Amino acid sequence: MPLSNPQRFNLITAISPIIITLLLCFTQMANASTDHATHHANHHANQHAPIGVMGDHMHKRGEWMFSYRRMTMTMEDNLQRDQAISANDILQEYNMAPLKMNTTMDMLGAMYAPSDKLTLMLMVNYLEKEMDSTMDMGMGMLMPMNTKSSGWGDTKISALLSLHNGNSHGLHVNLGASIPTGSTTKSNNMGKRLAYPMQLGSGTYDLEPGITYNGKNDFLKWGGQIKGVFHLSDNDEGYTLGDQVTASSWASYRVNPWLATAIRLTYTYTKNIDGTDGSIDANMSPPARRNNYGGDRFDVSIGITLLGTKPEHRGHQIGIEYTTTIDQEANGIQMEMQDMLNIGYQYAL
Ligand SMILES: [Cu+2]
Repeated sequence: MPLSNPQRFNLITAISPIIITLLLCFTQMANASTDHATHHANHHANQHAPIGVMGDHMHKRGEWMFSYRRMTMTMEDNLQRDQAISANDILQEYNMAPLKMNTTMDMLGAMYAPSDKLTLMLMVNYLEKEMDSTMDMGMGMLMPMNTKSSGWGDTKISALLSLHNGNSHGLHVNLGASIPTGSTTKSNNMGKRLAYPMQLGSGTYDLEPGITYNGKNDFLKWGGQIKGVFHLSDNDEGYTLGDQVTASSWASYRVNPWLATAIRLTYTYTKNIDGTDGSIDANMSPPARRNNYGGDRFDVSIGITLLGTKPEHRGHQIGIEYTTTIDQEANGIQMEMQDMLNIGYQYAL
């Protein structure tokens, strides 16, 4: 997909920490003491990437990992491209203007490594979405509206294949797929089909390929991931959600054996919806119109990881990551991303 100049700039900024750390690393590799330091670091419990990153790490042969994650996302107010647009202006063209949207996603994951070179992953998730809007009743009368949808989302399966697994650097490819177990036909209590972002799944089989790099030394871990979501067909409602590419990079610092802090930059590019769902009333509100979807976004996250260090706590870790959007350019009119909170618990055995 062709990228404009600001998009290219954001993409490069998002992966710049990896480039810098890689350069630092190559200079450091000339130093023989690194090997000793890395060996020492390996005695610590294995610390993962920030909890919001999926498919960041592989497992050793025979290892299992189970995880539970909860993501909450808040959107508020509206943007037209990158400018704020008021609810009043939206109501000139639509019956309703969204004010706030909350999404909660509970994710259960399992990982298993049949060999050192291959890790398999399965993830199911349950979604709860809620949108507050204001509706134009005519003659200057506004009425608050609240719509909700909840249920299982799409199921993700993937295989992580190791390309390189050294003491300081690791590289793997993510071969992911998404199975359309999430609903695309959620309606409100009057039986009207809800707008695209209130639906729970894509309705299509999707390919989710990616490549992930991890590096580490005694106290620092860093990494980067580029991942795509490619929808393979139209869904039963007659549309295809926009394909997506995400580039992220992170660095984390091991404060002590049980605590690590991290920072992450993420750039996300999403295309428009292709086709329309004829059951969604396109005059209802901006999210009900197919061209008000996608765009690009630049996020920054800070996180902590707590690691079990006692023998009986080994393999347990808890991750918390807070993400805020620092730049967003929406296609058409969309709600403005505010922030996300990811909390997760992982247990490897
Ligand atoms: Cu794992």
